[in-house]
Amino acid sequence: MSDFEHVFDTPPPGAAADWTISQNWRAYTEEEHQTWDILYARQMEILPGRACEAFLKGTRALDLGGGGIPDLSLLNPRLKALTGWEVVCVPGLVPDAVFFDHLANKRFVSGQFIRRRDQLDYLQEPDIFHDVFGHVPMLTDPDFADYMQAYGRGGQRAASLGKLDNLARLYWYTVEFGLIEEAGGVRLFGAGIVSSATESVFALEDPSPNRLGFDLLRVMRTRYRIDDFQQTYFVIPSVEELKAVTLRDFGPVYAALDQDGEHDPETILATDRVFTRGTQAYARKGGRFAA
Ligand code: HBI
Ligand code: FE
Repeated sequence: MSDFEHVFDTPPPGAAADWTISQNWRAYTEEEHQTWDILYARQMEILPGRACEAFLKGTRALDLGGGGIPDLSLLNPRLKALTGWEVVCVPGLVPDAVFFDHLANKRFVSGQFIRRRDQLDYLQEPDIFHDVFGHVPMLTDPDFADYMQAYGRGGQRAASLGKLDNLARLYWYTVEFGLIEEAGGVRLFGAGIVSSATESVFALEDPSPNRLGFDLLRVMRTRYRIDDFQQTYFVIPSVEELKAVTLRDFGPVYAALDQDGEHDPETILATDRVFTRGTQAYARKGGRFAA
């Protein structure tokens, strides 16, 4: 984790016991507000027709555009009225247990800082643009909000059963990098995709990655890459369906995982529902935004 600047073992000075800090909205500089506006305008050029309806509806309901970095004291009442969730600021990545406890209590944690101008296209740590623009619109969807709360509740249990890596894959391939089937075709909903200009196009249109139907056990067995575009994206049939398959007891799911091995990120199985059989050309060229 040494390449993360905003990572700590204990709440840093100024943070509360639950790791939250004040957004201190007045302290953002004009340049930082402009960074938000640039990123927002760029995504809103790309996302209509690509992002799912729930995400686009969420951005409208929360009025995220044009006024610089959102002031959470204004955003939270709108979000709370829709699903009971709120956004709280943290200094950076927080320990898993802290993260789960916030989710279980309908609090989504956001980095307080925004990326620098030389990091507009890529940074590995979650900043406020990724967290608020990427994640929070979907939290206006009641089914998605329930799914996130269930993830928080399930986190501690997964950790105690030694299944946290498996549960984290579910989060990765849905909350961060999920695709969804809609009437008009496959659309984006994962926050890691919709907050990235390049991945918003790659995930949906590039011939390189596989696009496979979501299957809970299959996803939990599949390793992922944290530092590059995904080699496989999974397509959920609907948020309701995702919620339905994940709101049950994961005890039997975890037991089933022990019966079989893991899959590499690019593997396609005979049992997969294949939307796209990827060429993997991008990954073979070495990835990390290879031309
Ligand atoms: N902390 N701030 C922050 N944001 C995250 O997305 C996050 C985190 N800590 C742990 C974590 N995510 C994941 O590793 C868990 O889903 C397992
Ligand atoms: Fe994220």
